[in-house]
Amino acid sequence: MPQPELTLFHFPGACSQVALCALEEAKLDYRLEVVDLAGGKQNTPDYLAINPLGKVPYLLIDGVGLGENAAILSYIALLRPEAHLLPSPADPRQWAEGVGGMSFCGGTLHPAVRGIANPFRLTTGEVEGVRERATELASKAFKQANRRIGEKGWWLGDWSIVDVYLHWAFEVATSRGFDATPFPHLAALTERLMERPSFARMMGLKQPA
Ligand SMILES: N[C@@H](CCC(=O)N[C@@H](CS)C(=O)NCC(=O)O)C(=O)O
Repeated sequence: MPQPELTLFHFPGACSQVALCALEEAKLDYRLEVVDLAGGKQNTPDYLAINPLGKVPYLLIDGVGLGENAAILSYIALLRPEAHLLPSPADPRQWAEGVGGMSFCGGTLHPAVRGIANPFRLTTGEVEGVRERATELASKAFKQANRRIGEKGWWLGDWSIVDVYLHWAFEVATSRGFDATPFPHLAALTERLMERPSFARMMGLKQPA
């Protein structure tokens, strides 16, 4: 069956890198459109006409848009089940663990990481208090993730796209001064994930030419 036509809207270093890695891992053909978040291009009329929320990732599937990392990752996983991005939905319990991992990254970690990286997005006042509280929230969540990776090896036991999502959140936090020392299993993720060609390619594609 021919694959749908796919276009991913992405910005290097943003959470859209997880969707990019999923497309690579699933060996799908896709077009990459860089939205310059640093230059505010997500809020231009042209991009808002495509995605009114002005966010990446955004995936056009045969011209019709899909937002939210968890939805995009689920779609790619189901489109190419042989890539094992997530557990099979034939096992509801395991599938739910995969959804739980994506929700943890998108719903729990991402807002805390945003408070560390971009606290000015969350307040019109002083940013230091926001960063302090966000650091506390991130510490609690990363502690649980670090323990889980230490015990199971990967978030689900076997590699999944959740590990790539977790890596993104940890990398953003630590690149903005969050102390990695108490989380050795998370700190080791980059090197371990680099052994996967899809991840290495995604990291290579991170910087715009
Ligand atoms: N809930 C969304 C969050 C997406 C999101 O916040 N993306 C950020 C990049 S990491 C973005 O597009 N920021 C641009 C902005 O908010 O102006 C998801 O999980 O896909």
